[in-house]
Amino acid sequence: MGNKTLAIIKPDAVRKNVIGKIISMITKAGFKIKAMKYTRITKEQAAIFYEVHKERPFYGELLEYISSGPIIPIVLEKENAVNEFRKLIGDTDPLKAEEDTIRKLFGESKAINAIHGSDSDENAEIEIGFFFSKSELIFNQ
Ligand code: IDP
Ligand code: MG
Repeated sequence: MGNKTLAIIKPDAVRKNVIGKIISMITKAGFKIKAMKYTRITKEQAAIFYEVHKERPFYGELLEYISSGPIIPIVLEKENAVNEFRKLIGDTDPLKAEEDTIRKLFGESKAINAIHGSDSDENAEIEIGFFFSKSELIFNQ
């Protein structure tokens, strides 16, 4: 099991001004923040990040949404990080997410669901590399 995952606080959560609440939940759950930035991506960059979903009917909507405003990518560290973080964020659909999960508390809909979490160690590594350069990933400090 790997010990890193990529979180992204998505544009709806940034707009709602709940960044602090979400980061607090993440650190209370025992994750360490190893890198973080306040940024945004273009639709073209989003198309690369979400390429695995290009055949899905919601792809266009997803690209519009994730490029609609600032986002906060965060590299997190914890034992079994990918699975532990997926538990903390809850189901893709906030209506189906368990109580006290980030998506249950802050998500609006299956599309507009407040936060991203990598779905495998392999994708975590790819996604971390998408947002952070090697020099930004000073994991030993
Ligand atoms: P995940 O974020 O829980 O891993 P995925 O199936 O990988 O869910 O989908 C990626 C993102 O695409 C979701 O977080 C959500 O923003 C959006 N999405 C997923 N399913 C739907 C849908 O049925 N309608 C609209 N948007 C969706
Ligand atoms: Mg996914």
